[in-house]
Amino acid sequence: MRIDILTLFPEMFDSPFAFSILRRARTNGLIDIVLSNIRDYAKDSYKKVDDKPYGGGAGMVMMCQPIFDCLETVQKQDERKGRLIILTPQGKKFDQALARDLAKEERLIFIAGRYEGFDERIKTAGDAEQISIGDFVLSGGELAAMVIIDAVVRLIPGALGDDDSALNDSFSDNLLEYPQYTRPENFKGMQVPDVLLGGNHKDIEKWRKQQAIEKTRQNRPDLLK
Ligand code: 9D3
Repeated sequence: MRIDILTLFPEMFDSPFAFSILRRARTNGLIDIVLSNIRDYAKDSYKKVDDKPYGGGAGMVMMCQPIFDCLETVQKQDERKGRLIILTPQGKKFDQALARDLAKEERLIFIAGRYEGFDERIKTAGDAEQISIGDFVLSGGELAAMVIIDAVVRLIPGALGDDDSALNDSFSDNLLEYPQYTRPENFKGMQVPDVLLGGNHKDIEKWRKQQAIEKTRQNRPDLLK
């Protein structure tokens, strides 16, 4: 999968992609991440990429020209069309189902914005999809892009190593995960539940299911509906 990221802060992406699953996916050639700095496409000597909103109001808006030129350049670099994703607070809310859908693509192009948002024509040109990662305010789209890319890449066949498990991932059965323990049996007076030490697999399975339902009822009752 080729992943293009159009951003004013390409350096922000260095560390999330330098570890663990994402790092291995890159060195394996499973994914090819291409970062483009939108400011490189600014035309004036100030490298201007934002401007005042028509009609007035606070803040600045990302201009069309640098983003359209940047997009045109990266689209020409590869014949795969891919899906164009603009990170915006107004977008469709990201979830595991959308992650699974995006993981099937051979190319994803992300546009991360700063300031108060994008000129509307950036959102409506082409067939861009807008995605949000949740109902809270970030300082820009970069962290949202990183969250989405992390969730998507680990679903690409071959991305997970032997020590990483996909089967047991939360949300595959719409319940939160059951509690897990490892050695020692007693840590500072906190005991591992007896059922897990007994080795009765039927009982363990029953306990885990009941615990998963209880954790979900406590923290995420919305998932049980
Ligand atoms: C006052 C109106 N604000 C919209 C809610 C302005 C605004 C705030 C923050 C405009 C852009 C941003 C920066 N956020 C993102 O670019 C963003 C985001 C987010 O803030 N929350 C969740 N998902 C995302 S995806 C991109």
